[in-house]
Amino acid sequence: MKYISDIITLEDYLTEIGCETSLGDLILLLSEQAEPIRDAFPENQDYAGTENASGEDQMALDVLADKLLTDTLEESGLVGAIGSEEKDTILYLNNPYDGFGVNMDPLDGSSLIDVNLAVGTIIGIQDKGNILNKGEDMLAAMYMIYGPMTTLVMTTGKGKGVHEFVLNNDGEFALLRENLRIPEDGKIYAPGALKQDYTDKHLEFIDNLEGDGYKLRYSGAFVADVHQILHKGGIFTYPATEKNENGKLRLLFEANPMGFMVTEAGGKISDGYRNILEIEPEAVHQRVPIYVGSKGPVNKIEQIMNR
Ligand code: AFP
Repeated sequence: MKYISDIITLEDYLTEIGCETSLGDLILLLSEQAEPIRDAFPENQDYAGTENASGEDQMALDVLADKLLTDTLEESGLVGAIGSEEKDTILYLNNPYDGFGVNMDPLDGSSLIDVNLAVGTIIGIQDKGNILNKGEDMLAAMYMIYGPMTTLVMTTGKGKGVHEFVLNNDGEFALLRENLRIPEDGKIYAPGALKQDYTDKHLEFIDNLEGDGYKLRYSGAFVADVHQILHKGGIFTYPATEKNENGKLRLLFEANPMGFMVTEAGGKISDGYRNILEIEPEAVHQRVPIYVGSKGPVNKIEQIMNR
């Protein structure tokens, strides 16, 4: 991994790596929403009094981030359709047919807003207004984390690498690290779901990790937990349980974009049996069991599940 001291902005970097112009414009536009979202935290600490399509209580900030991003994408003329964790259905826009399809979790980890832990925005970009496409078909994926620093991690596609930027005091995203590679020797594990609901095989897997000296690091924000694992190595899981055979996390808004970036950084994402990025989505709010991180532990759960 390389630490960068000279300032290279996100805009410069996109040009330097030869990112296609409209895709670069879209990524820049989305990156510009980090500051207004971040600035809205102090005044938006409460519940919105509404529920999202999955029946979860929405925080005011969930609604605000969804509206801000939607309005921006709608005005941009670059996007043909939007899928969002906060919208019941796909929003089709009157933009050119070949506008991008954007899947997003506007504010992932919203139960942590009132305790000031890191939360973020997750985005997956498809071509031709596609929303219900396989994760592996994505053109680009990115996330922004609102933590002690505001950072942005993105890839512009297979073979293009995963790069991290930090919002500096001039209000610009500057390159922090390029070509992130997920370590294979890291031992962090972030296990979602209640232990009492684990299946026998998942319990065996977790026991194995603990026996191998894996250290527990779970915050309640998928984006922040996976970000840590991307840097330090290990595995995040939100498994199928006795109560929820599809787990909790969403295929389009959480699993696919984060899995695409982790895979591009040399890691892997699986539902325990197969590569999540190869799943043909059937519904916009489809859930999926998740194992994502370094290849070693993801291969291990597949071995256990396929036994
Ligand atoms: P929200 O965006 O609705 O807060 O979702 C949080 C989340 O989907 C994911 O970010 C966390 O990993 C997971 O849920 C936490 O779930 P538990 O509260 O069951 O641990």
